[in-house]
Amino acid sequence: MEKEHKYFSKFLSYTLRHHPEKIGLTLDNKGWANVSDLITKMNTPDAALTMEILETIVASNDKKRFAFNDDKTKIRASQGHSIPIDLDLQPVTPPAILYHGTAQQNLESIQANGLLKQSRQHVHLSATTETAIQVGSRHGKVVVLVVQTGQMHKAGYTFYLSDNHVWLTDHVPVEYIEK
Ligand code: HQG
Repeated sequence: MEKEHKYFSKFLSYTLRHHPEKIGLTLDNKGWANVSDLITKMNTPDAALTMEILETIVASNDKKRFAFNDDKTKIRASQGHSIPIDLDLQPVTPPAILYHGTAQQNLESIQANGLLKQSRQHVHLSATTETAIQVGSRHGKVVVLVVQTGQMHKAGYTFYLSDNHVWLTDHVPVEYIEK
């Protein structure tokens, strides 16, 4: 069961954030997919997705990556998209400091250009060093950067908090970054 959940959780991230078209799924402009359509299209002879599995993934996913609408007829990823969708995010005042976990090999470029959103819709920032370490470790030898988000906010930069509590912004200029 665990294995099946992990498989579908990854498949959902890929589909709902990056490539819905790969299984012939369409998302609306807010990133919502129709649940019954998704279940039909994700089903393969080897792995059967059911509403029950989907409900378990939404409820137990470690980062709460996915959310249903009120009547559970639609599902979407709460953040991390590379496709342009409108998550209806409202600007929120950030704490004085947030963290960004990255890999050693990115430092030179970050020192030259600041933090860029790359293929995603936002730069992702973490509230704790623990989370930043997890995020950065995915890319190589981890480095945790300290971002002066309070100062950025005072200077007029906008921050958002996704439904699953990931801090998002458009760009972090290098003068607000400390190693
Ligand atoms: C780096 C996961 C060179 C940046 C996580 C990162 C997060 C630069 C990589 C979410 C750069 C992009 C996002 C620059 C930024 N030069 N490298 N100027 N600016 N970078 O995966 O933040 O588990 O798109 O440091 O938990 O690692 O999928 O972003 O290393 O919340 O739910 O470019 O993805 O969420 O990598 O991770 P990513 P990220 P899930």
